[in-house]
Amino acid sequence: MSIRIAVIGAGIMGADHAAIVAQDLPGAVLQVVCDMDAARARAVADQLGAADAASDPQAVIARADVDAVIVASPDFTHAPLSLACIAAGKRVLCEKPLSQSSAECLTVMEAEAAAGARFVQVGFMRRYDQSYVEMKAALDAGTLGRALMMHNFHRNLATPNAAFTGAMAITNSAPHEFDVVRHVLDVEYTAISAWQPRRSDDVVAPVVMVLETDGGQLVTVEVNNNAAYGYDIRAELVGEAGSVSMTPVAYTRADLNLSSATRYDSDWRGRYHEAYVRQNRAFVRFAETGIFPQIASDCWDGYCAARVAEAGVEALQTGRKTAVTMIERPEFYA
Ligand code: ISE
Repeated sequence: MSIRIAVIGAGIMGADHAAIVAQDLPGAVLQVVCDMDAARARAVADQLGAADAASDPQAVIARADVDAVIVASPDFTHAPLSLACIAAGKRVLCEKPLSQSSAECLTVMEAEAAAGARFVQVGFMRRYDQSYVEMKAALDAGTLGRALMMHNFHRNLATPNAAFTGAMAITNSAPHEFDVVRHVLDVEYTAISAWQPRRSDDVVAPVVMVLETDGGQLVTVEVNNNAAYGYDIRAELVGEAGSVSMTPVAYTRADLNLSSATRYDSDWRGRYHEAYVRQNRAFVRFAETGIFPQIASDCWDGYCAARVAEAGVEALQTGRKTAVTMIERPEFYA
């Protein structure tokens, strides 16, 4: 029988998840699209042929005709809705971040451990992106030698609103790098430093971070939410014997007028479409079998990303290198 999925949140990411469920997930059906804005939920549900639309997420999670849930509503709802899924005994793919508060991540971890089984997959989809998959494979195969550094650039066309701050660059955008780099290198962070250059206007300036790992690596992360030219993600993994770089992902190149050009997307959905599909397929298998997907992020990873972000905000605000302290990894997440 197909896994009947409810997607909670019909905004930019929720609508994208709903389309992936409806079009790219063998073994799953789009059962319900839920949004506080009932008309928005109905429009997405009708467009994609969902069985139903709704506006109360708690009621949707409890429905007998819903087997599994994708949470893509605003960040502050992620942890409470994940807790509701655990209480209902339903597997949930929760968009990143699990919570911006590491303390709230701990409450989800405690609920999951008390339930005695894995219920929550966290949507750090970059682990499924082919560029990072190949970097990790090169490192694990030993061809790069010991890892020394990983450099990362995260550039958005523009911030979603004028109130976006440097702290938000660290808590909303950088967690992608925090998670995927610790996954590729298989390390934990020990310290973080953060700075911003000065812009000539009022919009948020880039944030530049240096992280230190317990393996002795250095990790650089530039988050520029107002890059102005397009959505551009770059990364390079440097080892003692060589390096692996992410190449620009583009399907065509136009050669015209003595120049050559590839295009940028305006946001992440095109660049990471394949990664979202792979991640969501892994989630369907998780919902079917109860076996947590091998490379997916779990609540422990959600907690680690939140802790690094908290230390990063402190580093930016104090101008000082800040230690990244974490609880010991619970046995449940070993
Ligand atoms: C957004 O929330 C995302 O998840 C995107 O992948 C990221 O590029 C963007 O900076 C975030 O705001």
